Amino acid sequence: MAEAADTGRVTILGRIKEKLIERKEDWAREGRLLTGTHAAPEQRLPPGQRLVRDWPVLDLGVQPDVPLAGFRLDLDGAVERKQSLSWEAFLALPQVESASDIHCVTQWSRYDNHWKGVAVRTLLERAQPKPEAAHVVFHAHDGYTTNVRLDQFDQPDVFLVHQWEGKPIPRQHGGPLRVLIPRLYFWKSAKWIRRIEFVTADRPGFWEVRGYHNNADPWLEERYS
Ligand SMILES: Nc1nc2c(c(=O)[nH]1)N[C@H]1C(S)=C(S)[C@@H](COP(=O)(O)O)O[C@H]1N2
Ligand SMILES: [Mo]
Repeated sequence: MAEAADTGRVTILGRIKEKLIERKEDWAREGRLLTGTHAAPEQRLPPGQRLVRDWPVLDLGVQPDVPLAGFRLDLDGAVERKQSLSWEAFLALPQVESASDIHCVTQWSRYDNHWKGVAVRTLLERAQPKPEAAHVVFHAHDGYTTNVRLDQFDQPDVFLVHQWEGKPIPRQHGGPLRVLIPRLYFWKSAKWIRRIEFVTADRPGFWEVRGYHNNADPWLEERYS
């Protein structure tokens, strides 16, 4: 059942799927889907994964509508120069294309996704994280959060993306803008990104406090903590 709620400029469609969240917490507790094997990064398909051709949608049950007119992306916390970018300002940054694979903790992988967006390193140059900044917390419009170490974020293959296969990323997949960290399980790639917070001490996000692994390397099968 879908329900629309107006939270300022953002419209929320749907309601939080409590049952789905509980089931995934159970899986994490039981270690479901674990094969107990490791793989070298040269091996394209990480252990326990299977290839899909479609692109499954996973969220907490709400898919916020983020109008471009009021769009803001904030970078704040332990940075020298806080940023608050409008959609126009974001698009004025150097735009780059990339291709990468998706690996979801629920065992599906999808090869050769073509993206367009801004390299995270471009944003880091502007925001200038302070020396004590060691972790990053993503805050999304649906209330979702997830965390990575700054050194996992500060990589050449990490982007904030707004196009997939030459078209705007559809709302259900996190449009207008989502994080893309291809070398970690996909739950680290926050959809509907609103704010990137730089922190000195690690702060586990939505799934990380519900039994998911903090580090999330698919080749080490870091599914659950
Ligand atoms: N804002 C937000 N980002 C999110 C999620 C979410 O619920 N909300 N789910 C995560 C999970 S668990 C996965 S697997 C991927 C799914 O992305 P997709 O729906 O585009 O496949 O988004 C991640 N990013
Ligand atoms: Mo996921």
